[in-house]
Amino acid sequence: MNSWPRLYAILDASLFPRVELMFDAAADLVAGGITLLQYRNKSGNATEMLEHARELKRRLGNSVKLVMNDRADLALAAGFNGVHVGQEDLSPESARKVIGGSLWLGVSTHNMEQLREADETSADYIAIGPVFPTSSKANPDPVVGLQGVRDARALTRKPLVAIGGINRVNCRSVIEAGADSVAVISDVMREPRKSAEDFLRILG
Ligand code: 3NM
Repeated sequence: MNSWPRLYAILDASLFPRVELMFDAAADLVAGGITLLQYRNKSGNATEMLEHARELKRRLGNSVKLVMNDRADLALAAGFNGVHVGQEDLSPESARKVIGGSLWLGVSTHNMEQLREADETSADYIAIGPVFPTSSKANPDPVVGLQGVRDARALTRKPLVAIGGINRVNCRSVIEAGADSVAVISDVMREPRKSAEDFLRILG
């Protein structure tokens, strides 16, 4: 990938009453121009997650880079392009041991201390958030605001992904604060194709 994608869509399995709707949303996001997509499933078991992931890979092929939330083993098993770990998952270096050198590794951070620590790891990108209040995550950390994005930018040269409460109205300000990319759940789920197109036009 020549430059880090401006828009990072997250497909959260819990938002879909039927799995077919999730696959449709993923295809719509790709039709809308998404090139980086994370599969997130906080309540699924490994079997279900692997099934979903393989199906996403089968349907979307190489049209999009696929990242698995939390589970390095399943990222590898599904042929995904990377894994994203949180502060309570495998440590970045343990996840790296599982995935090897060629898959991407992303790390979630929620304050500057965690960000500094993540910067020292082999992570390929670092996420900072929540930037704004969000209802898509259980027990979110305190919001870091745009100032948190600016501070994070000053602390790392790795690609910086901002997350949490980002929508089509505020996304430009997040990029202007120094993020390379915005990661979004809610505001790309209502009308996936149209919202992806809107975001990409705004972030152009
Ligand atoms: N992680 P929405 S905030 C999955 O702070 C996630 O690391 C966050 O969803 C963090 O775009 C968040 O709907 C939820 O606000 C993002």
